[in-house]
Amino acid sequence: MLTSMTSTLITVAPTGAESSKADVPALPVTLDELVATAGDCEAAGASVIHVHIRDAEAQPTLDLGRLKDTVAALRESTNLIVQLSTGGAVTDPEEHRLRVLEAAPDMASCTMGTVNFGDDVFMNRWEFIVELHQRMRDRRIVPEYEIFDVGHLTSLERLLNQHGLPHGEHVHVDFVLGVPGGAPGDASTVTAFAEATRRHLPPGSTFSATGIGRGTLPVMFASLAHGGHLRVGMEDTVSYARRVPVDSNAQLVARAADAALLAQRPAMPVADARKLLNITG
Ligand code: KMH
Ligand code: ZN
Repeated sequence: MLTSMTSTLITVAPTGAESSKADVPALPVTLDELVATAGDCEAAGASVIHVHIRDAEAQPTLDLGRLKDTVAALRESTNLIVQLSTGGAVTDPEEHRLRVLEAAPDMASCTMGTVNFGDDVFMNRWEFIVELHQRMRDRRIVPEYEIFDVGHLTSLERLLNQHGLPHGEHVHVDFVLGVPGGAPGDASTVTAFAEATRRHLPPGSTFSATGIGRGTLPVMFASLAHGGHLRVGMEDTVSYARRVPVDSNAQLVARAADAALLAQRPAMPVADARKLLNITG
């Protein structure tokens, strides 16, 4: 039985491109560390892994060989749905971000607009978004549309109207809240974005939400209250509580799974997540 209406899809974003290993020693940056984290997070209740990788110096990279090895290793050792980031780091050129798709993940992220990103700019031109959307459909990769601000939802409405539904025909978005320069990481923003999702996206569209830093818990609770899903992980949160560093990604997944259970929407099994997102491969 598909339990998607009553259960909670938990995505783990274990690494990101912004934190350094020197500042955050628990950050998984090698393939072995990533694979170990992925297994622990699957056991704790995650069904999707949103992946950024690092090079031999632990710097963010979009190296295609490493991405292919990462997809293969995660498939070999877990049953998780593998979602590669096409956002990369703010410095990554568009052609490298598009090339990520050649690693043939189950899913890939697609950010729906440009946003100030701390002191930087996370650039996502309209033509680039359209190209990413079309190449994902050609390669039968299911997108997760990343929403940093409310206009990104109306841009997605325009994208779907002009260029059609994604591969799998299910629309799933992720609200990334609390980036300095984007929408705030608080409960009222989740409420507004959930409402905008219902008004602007096709019926049956689903959303997850993540709050950066201290927005983590308010966003988690608000998303559960609105029937949304969850993303957690050290890409977004490196403090478990005030002055308490996160031990591991699995610690964050376990807390999300506990919250989901308390909300009477327990963590979604991977098989149900595949059905919800229409991942057939
Ligand atoms: N690292 C950010 C610049 C994504 O993964 O698609 C972009 C990001 C979004 O994390
Ligand atoms: Zn990311």
